[in-house]
Amino acid sequence: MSISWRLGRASILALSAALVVTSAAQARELRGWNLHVPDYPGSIAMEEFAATIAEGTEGRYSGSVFHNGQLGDQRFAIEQFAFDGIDFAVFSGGSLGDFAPALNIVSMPYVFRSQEHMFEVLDGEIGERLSDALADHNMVALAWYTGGSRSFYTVRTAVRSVDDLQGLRIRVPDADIFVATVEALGANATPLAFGEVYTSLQTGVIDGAENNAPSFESTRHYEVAKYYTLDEHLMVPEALVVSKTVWDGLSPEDRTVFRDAARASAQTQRSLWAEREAASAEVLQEAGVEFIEVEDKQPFIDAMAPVYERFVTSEEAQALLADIQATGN
Ligand code: BDP
Repeated sequence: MSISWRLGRASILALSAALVVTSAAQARELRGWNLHVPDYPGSIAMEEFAATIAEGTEGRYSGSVFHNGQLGDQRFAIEQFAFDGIDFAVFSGGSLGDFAPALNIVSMPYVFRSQEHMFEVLDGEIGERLSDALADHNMVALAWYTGGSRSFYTVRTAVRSVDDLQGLRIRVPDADIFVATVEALGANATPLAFGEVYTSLQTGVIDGAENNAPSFESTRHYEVAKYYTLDEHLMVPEALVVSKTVWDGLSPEDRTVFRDAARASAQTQRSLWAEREAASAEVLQEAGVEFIEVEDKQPFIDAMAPVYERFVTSEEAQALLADIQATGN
């Protein structure tokens, strides 16, 4: 009697343990890659995305965001998607372009007339086309963040014209479109990981770099580089992507939760971005950075012809560019 009671109790315990294991297996914690510091606009927006999917799926999915490039540099992180090593991330269109060439077309120098033009392009049918282009790399782009405009900053000499860039060693992210853009302007493009730029500026390995004001500020590169030339050569969008493996396993309801959460997080990112741009400009000015306005951008724009010749070759790329240019007109 007592033995059977014990067995009965044991099997009940085993059964409830099995139930716990089953529900734990169903709750999936997604790993999120992020390059930036935790208080960066995109970082806050990614956290919001993670919290919203946890709430909306009642805990079936949750997300942890690893900030500061803790999970590796951007190229490595993009590659990790193929192996399900990372489940969601915010990637630069320019970095994705090395993998899916369509992404280069929205990362071309001076391709957008304004930030509004960029949002109109990405939030519409073109954004879907770009997402489809990422499928081979096991990604789905759910929403688009802004990466602001990238401009040059230098240590020793102020850049006031294209002439001033000739032969300068300028750090760029490790991706073709960045290298080609900076080389077309006559500088020596030096691809380096984001985290290596500060010391490289300090030790004179490079003469300068290029980025938007929030990144120039959050990395503290302004402690070394005191000239910021607002030529705005690149306006590169950033994609909030999730792994296609994860996406394919979602129910239609959960897909809606993910998509809505992504879009809401993009709205958050875009409004935080505007605030951070202004705050960063203030920090830079207080630190004594000289802002150099470029009155006439035409020589910079003209210098980009070889970049267009190199990247806009296929019919698909030409059609995409034409559609971007026709959007909002
Ligand atoms: C930041 C972008 C990030 C780039 C980084 C860089 O958000 O995607 O990789 O610049 O310059 O502004 O490496």
